[in-house]
Amino acid sequence: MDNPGKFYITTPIYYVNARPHIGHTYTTVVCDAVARRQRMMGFDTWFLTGTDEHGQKIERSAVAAGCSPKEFADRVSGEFRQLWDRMKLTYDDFIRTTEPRHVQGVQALFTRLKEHGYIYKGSYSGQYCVYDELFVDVTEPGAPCPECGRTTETIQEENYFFKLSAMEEPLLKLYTEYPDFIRPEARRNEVISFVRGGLRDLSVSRTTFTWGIPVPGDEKHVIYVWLDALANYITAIGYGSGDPKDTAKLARYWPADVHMIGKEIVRFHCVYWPAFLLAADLPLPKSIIAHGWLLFEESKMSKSRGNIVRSETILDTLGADTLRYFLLREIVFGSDGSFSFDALVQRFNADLANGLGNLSSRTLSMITRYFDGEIPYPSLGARTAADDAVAELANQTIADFHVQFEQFQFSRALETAWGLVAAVNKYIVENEPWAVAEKEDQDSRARLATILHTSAEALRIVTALAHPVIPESTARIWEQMGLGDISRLDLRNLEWGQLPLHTKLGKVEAVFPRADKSTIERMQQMEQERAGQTTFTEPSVELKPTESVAAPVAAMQAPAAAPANKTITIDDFAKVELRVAQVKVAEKVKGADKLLRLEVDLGTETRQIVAGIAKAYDPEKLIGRKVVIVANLAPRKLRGLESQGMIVAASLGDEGVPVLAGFLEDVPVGARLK
Ligand code: ME8
Repeated sequence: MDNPGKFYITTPIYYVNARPHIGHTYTTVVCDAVARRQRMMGFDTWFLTGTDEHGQKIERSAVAAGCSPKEFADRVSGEFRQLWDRMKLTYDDFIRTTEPRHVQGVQALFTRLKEHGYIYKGSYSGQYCVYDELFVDVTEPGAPCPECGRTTETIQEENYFFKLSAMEEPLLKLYTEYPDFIRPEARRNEVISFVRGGLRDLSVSRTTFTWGIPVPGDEKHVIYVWLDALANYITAIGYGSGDPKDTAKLARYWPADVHMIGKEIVRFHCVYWPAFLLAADLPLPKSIIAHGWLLFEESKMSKSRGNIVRSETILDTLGADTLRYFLLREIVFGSDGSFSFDALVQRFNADLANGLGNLSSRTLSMITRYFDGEIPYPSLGARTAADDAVAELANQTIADFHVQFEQFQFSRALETAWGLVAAVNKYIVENEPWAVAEKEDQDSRARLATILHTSAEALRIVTALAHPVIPESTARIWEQMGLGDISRLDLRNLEWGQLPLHTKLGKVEAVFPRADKSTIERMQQMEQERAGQTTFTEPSVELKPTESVAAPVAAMQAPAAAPANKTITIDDFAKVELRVAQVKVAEKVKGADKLLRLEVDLGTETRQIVAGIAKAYDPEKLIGRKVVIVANLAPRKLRGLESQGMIVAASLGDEGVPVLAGFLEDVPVGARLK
């Protein structure tokens, strides 16, 4: 068989400001399934993932968690890696942007861009969105980021600039000459119109914080986090290393065949990344594939919205294969798709338990019962049109599945494969092998052998096709069929009629036990418990509550000095994390005339806070207002709503009328009060 060559696929490297959720799992699982299949198609495959650990956002998250950025990054990066290992994902390398090999590579790239005349020094004055780590085209200080709506921060610094403006024409030429460079089409069109709108030079260094890779020769600057991050795709395979082994690896695998990303980071990958590569005179990746978002309750699942689902909950209940199957089958790749526990369990029961699971257990247990666990020899004389139809459908399924999978139409490919599962389950019902088995004449015996052989052969084909998507369960079915180690299978040879005769089955047992309503309840409960856990264990603060804590306003009774014997130390005070936050959403809580539900932006995340200020403040008037919150208070529930912090207010008069704390000067969101 021809050697099809190499295949290099990457996921985005994930920020370590938040723990992994199923949005991250989605991209990584898709890449894992593609990588597994490519290996089975004979490609020398390299699958890269990792974590993005520098930048202002991470630095701030670390400060908020009370540890150094490195400690913080080690912890969260470790969680990503542990999850991928628990899911047995087959990544070949995991890059961390804090590793020396990456730092060295990024500095080499920066130097090369400078030598090629694409980097110059200038001064930047404008707005920056820390959440997106993006220089934005808005002029007003404090204006919202056009991408995410969060408040931007004003930056005035001497920076290094990359001549992005010089890349307009080369980029447009690239998009025209290589229509597959950006997929799907809708994303490609967005990028083209963005570039046609004009490109301005890009600031590629920062001086106001230090958590990044120093600019070689001018160490008070750190390299812009996106230039740092994007370079991972080459530094991980040896760019910038002097070692000949690494150079050979780079030559072998670069350019990447696929950069798989979510649609919100298209601009960085399809404009900045090729621009850097063109300027450095390095080959361009073959394609960038942007998928849609996983939604939960109609909005993008993200930590800042607080609507995330953790993969662990599903792994603990229905297992990794169920999650993998759901993500690839239920979500039309490229479009947004919703996640719900109900849909997950429904898919599991319909396609895995009743579909493939049923086909496998009934076929293999009948072979065990009627043929002593040995796959029977089909008899030509006992063949009917129904058997031929199954064989024909199986060959067609193989052909269609390959085409659809290669076009990243995972959902359609699985639908195709499960079309065969449904057809064979129907074939079994219609041909009633259990009834045929009751007759003992030779013709019936030959017919029974043919029916079960046909079913087993179809089962073998579906199992092989599905292996990259549901590797664990298909490996078990393969073993039960007595076929050995499925990972050695060459998918290029797969066709009807290869089932080795007289194969002795292994131990037959159910692969997908049915799930019921209690599984959904268990998952929901686990999620609630996980949501209640703070991400990082900080000392929890015991504020001696005044009556207003019940309606969580931290009252500062003014101006009563604490009695001398009740003074606290500065360390005690330092335990209370007071931060500036901005109100994004404010609304009344049904049935509670004192309470407002607020969503406040903390710079690094959004929190929901339930505050007893409804009598003093109209919700509409609060939107956009900067407030002070106790950010490290353990969350608690009020009227069924979780309050993730407490607003600080003076409490006036006997009634304790709240007056929100504020500032005369403009203060950035997230600033800590000390
Ligand atoms: O953007 N639905 O990192 P990140 C689908 N560090 N996919 C989702 C998702 C959702 N709700 N949420 C996250 C970064 N993802 C940068 C990347 S690359 C050089 C640097 C997936 O932690 C999806 O792949 O914000 C998305 O693009 C990525 O996680 C963003 O991860």
